[in-house]
Amino acid sequence: MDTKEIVPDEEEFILADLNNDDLVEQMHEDLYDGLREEIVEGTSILLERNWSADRVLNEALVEGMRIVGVDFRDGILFVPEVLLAANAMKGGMAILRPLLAETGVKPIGKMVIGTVKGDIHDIGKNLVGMMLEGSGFEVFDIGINNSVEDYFEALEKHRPDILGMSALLTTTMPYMKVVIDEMVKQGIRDDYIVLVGGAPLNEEFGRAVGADAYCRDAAQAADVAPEMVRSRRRGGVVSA
Ligand code: B1M
Repeated sequence: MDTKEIVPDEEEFILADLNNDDLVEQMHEDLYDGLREEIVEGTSILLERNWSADRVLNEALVEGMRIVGVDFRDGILFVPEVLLAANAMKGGMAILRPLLAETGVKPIGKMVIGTVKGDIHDIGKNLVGMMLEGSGFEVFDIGINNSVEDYFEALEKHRPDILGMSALLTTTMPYMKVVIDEMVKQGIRDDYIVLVGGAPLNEEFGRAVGADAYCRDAAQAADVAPEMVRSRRRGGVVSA
């Protein structure tokens, strides 16, 4: 019988054998390569080593995605590869979700959150939703590519304390103003706290579109949201 030696294409790692620094670095590479199973495994290993969900999220996943973003911007990675990376990240986030959420104690309020029309980025929005759940909010995630009508329908249906809008593109972020202007026109703007976020936004933009607050990341949203709801219920001025 003809026997051939099977030579693996690449050196194979046993993730559990790596120390923390090497494992995190390997996870950045695995995220880059869109290897969902490895990301799921790496996430579990770090948690078993008593890393907090928050630390795994930020140091292993979000940092890995930042590297992906740089090469996407520079034309080294393309949409299919970034989709694979996003899919791998979601595998890790699925494990972290309940852990991030269980830090919350009692329900504080309700939030409707969605990405604006023309924009299909949802990883950051999903994180904000998770962290808000962790802060004790009931979160209604209406997904991506939301028109004014979609937001209004959700507001009508869920009667939340907060409307959250996310945008990752400079071309879609102005749509937040379209939604807020329509809320003003319909006389419902003051019925809700409006939070906005997304990588291309900043505080000035948040003010310019008439939002109550801009949040730079999910952790800040989880801090700001409960405080704003409490303040509003006390009859105070809503501000971040
Ligand atoms: Co897109 N993409 N993408 N993309 N993508 C960016 C955003 C980009 C910066 C990449 C780059 O050029 N460096 C660039 C935008 C440039 C610009 O507008 N100036 C870009 C582009 C150009 C595009 C396309 C146009 C590419 C093309 O087709 N030629 C296209 C647009 C599609 C569309 O939306 N119509 C596109 C497509 C895609 C994929 C589908 C391949 C994929 C999305 C997959 C998915 O989301 N399911 C994708 C990805 C993954 C990215 C990058 C690489 C990563 C985004 C991400 O998930 N970051 C991104 C580059 C980058 O940002 N580094 C890029 C991780 C996430 C945790 O961070 O989303 O910022 P982020 O969320 C943070 C905060 O911003 C904040 O909290 C989050 C967590 O802390 N936050 C909020 C977000 N929403 C919030 C709401 C809040 C509060 C805080 O309150 C309500």
